[in-house]
Amino acid sequence: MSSEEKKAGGSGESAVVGIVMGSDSDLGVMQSAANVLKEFGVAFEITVASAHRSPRRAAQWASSARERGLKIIIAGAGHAAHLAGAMAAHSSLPIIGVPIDSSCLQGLDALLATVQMPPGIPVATMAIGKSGARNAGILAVQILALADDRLAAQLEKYRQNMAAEVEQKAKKLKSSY
Ligand code: RP5
Repeated sequence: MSSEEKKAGGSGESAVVGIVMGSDSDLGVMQSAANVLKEFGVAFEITVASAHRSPRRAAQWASSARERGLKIIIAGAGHAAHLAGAMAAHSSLPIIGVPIDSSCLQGLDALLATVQMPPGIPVATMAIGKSGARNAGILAVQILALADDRLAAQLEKYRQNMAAEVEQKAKKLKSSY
């Protein structure tokens, strides 16, 4: 495994999620997915591969993902974003796509390119940008939690914390009026 395909989120555990992005300029967005996996203690690998600029690297990374032990791939790209689709073309693992707002069309181009997959080759497409990247991480955890009680319990706690934060915000707002 090369240095950019590092394992993270656990003490030497093998990666179960792969995060791939079209360019290192996407990292500011895709970091949100990595942060979630770190929060939940899920081991992941992270790299750059482009469906257009390095199609062989992208195909090789996707087609070897299952044998490397990955269970889910999160793919983020901008512009005519074919990366998530290319991952789906070369792997039958669940693919979560994150459209990135890096072009002058502010991600609408990437959204359509990522979401409009032909029947038979799905990509679970998230919202554009950082919110989508965060949700990609959470969705990956939810899929893994189907067979992992520790993660399922952590997800429950995560939701309770979110609900408590909303309660706090509502109280704060009420007290200021
Ligand atoms: C896409 O082109 C990448 O996913 C990135 O969002 C965008 C710009 O890439 P760079 O020119 O910054 O490398 O393929």
